Amino acid sequence: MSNPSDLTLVIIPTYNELENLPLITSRVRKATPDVDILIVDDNSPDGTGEAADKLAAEDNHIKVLHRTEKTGLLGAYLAGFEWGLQQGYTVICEMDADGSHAPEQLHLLLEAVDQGADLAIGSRYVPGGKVVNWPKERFFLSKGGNLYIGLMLGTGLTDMTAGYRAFRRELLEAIDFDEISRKGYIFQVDVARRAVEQGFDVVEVPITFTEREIGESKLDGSFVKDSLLEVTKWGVAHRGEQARELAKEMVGLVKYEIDNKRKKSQF
Ligand SMILES: Nc1nc2c(ncn2[C@@H]2O[C@H](COP(=O)(O)OP(=O)(O)OP(=O)(O)O)[C@@H](O)[C@H]2O)c(=O)[nH]1
Ligand SMILES: [Mg+2]
Repeated sequence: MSNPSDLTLVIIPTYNELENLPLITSRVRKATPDVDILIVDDNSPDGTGEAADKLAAEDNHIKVLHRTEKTGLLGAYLAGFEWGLQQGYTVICEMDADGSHAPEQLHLLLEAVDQGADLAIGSRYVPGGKVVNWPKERFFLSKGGNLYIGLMLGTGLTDMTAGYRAFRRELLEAIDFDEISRKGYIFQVDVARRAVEQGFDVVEVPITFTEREIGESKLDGSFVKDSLLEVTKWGVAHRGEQARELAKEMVGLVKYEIDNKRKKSQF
């Protein structure tokens, strides 16, 4: 019997991931030998794009898309989704290049999709989910931010900012990506909330998220504030007065956290 995951593409966006790229691709190839990989490189100055071409020349499960400009992660994913849908993949996944998303756990996401999920999110905050090597402040900011997002939007999801995901193609075809927020990484939240609102089956699968060991983060601190403002706007539209009250309390609290800790960015 065939499963949707029989034709799976994993998109790995890269910007200056020269050292990480061969590590992540070899882990994916080993853990899930039937899955294809699409590297989407935004003209990385460190030569990641050329390294990707070499990997692709040696292995026909690896493909590369070169973009001339760094226009953010959503832009890279949109190019990857479009390519993957055109090629006929039935499941398309998102995975960071820096090792935070373990390829050895990809099968958990794919199994969830094969069991009927339209979107499987690799979640740090469902029971069984874990974060390794994060400073305490960052953990609490991320966990607190996600708690806030979940309460505001009423989705019942615990990790809507997570970037380890497997989509059934029908979901990607149904989302209006022109409408998705382009502020930082908030697009992940926006896609998940629209999937829930449009009646798709979104499930969370516990994963272990490990902080990057090599290379640099591409995020900046304004992300947290922008994201929370955006989520508050959606929450107020969605839940009215109840959300307005919650927003007042939480924004004060989160602002205090950000001003005091002012560190990192990805929730
Ligand atoms: N193609 C492309 N890839 C990007 C861009 N920004 C980030 N990436 C990649 O997206 C993934 C996630 O970015 P990271 O910098 O690791 O962001 P993060 O995981 O939130 O931050 P850290 O915890 O510090 O690693 C990595 O594979 C990056 O190389 C971009 O503008 N274009
Ligand atoms: Mg990372």
